Amino acid sequence: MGDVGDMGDVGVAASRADAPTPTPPLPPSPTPEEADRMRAEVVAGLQRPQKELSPKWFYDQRGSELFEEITRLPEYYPTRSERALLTAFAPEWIAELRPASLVELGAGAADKTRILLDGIQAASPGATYVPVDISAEFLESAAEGLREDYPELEIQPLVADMAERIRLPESLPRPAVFALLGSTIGNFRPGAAVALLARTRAAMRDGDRFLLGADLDKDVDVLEAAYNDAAGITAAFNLNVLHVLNRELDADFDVAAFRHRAFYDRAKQRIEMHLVARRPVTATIPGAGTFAFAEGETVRTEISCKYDRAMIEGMFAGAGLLLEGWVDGPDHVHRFALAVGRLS
Ligand code: AVJ
Repeated sequence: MGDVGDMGDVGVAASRADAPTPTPPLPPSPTPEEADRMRAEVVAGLQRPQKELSPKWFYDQRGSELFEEITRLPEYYPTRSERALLTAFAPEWIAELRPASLVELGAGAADKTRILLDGIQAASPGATYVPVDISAEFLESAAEGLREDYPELEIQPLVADMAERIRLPESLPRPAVFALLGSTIGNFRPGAAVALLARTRAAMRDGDRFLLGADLDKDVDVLEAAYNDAAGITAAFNLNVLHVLNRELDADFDVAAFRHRAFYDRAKQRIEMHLVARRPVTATIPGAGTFAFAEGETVRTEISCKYDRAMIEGMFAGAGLLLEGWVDGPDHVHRFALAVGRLS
């Protein structure tokens, strides 16, 4: 399990345009079924030789807030780099394309999205914005703010795990832009990333576009600093996943018995984040069992893959997408990319 990449029905199409799905009210999070699923996924990950937890469990209200803080850290360049690229290139692109809807996978606080939404509200008043995120409460509070700031847009938040199939609104206005920003794709191993792109592609029609924000391979010191900030926010974000397990699964992880570790694996071209047991420690998940950690043993909580243009082009091709546009920057040290795909 671990990184999101190993989860989900990889072969299932994302498009459910045929399903009669009026926008459902946001469910309380989590439902008992969701808790059961979470427990099963968590247990499967903790039973592996390299214990793993999915990074999707980071994002409760507190985790989402910590991530927001990460995006403002001096060391965490990806958000700033992506925002600079979006600011430079999105307005003209949007004005030309005049999308009637924007579906954003992993929308989070939808902060950078405002650059897109500004353009869309101007070019196509009445357009629909569908922010898709796994955190219901965070999504709903973000949607409130967006409705105030974008009265001309139809805001239809959707709670979903993008590692699985997503039920889109039945009548999504076209042309649509499907966006996956912030290098969220980096949480998926290459094969699972292609599967995610392919599911998204299955929901696309002629004239639609896919907009990907992806972090690029770069100097190891720059990469590692971004995941080992001096203020310790990334460490708190990483450790927060244990609080999430304690609350959602009634587990008893001793959070103080673990510390944060992040490093770049040059061969695999990915950052790995782990929680390291400071001493021998056990944790019990009711209904699932007790898990023992030896001193120094780790649980991997996240991978964050770093790309180059050929990799992105190859992943697009594997998903039936043609790389139509590419920009990277804003400077060599902090290089990030925006890639545009269309049906091939
Ligand atoms: C949201 C997955 C893109 O991989 O950089 C930030 C998450 N983890 N710091 C990333 C994250 C630690 C982030 N993504």
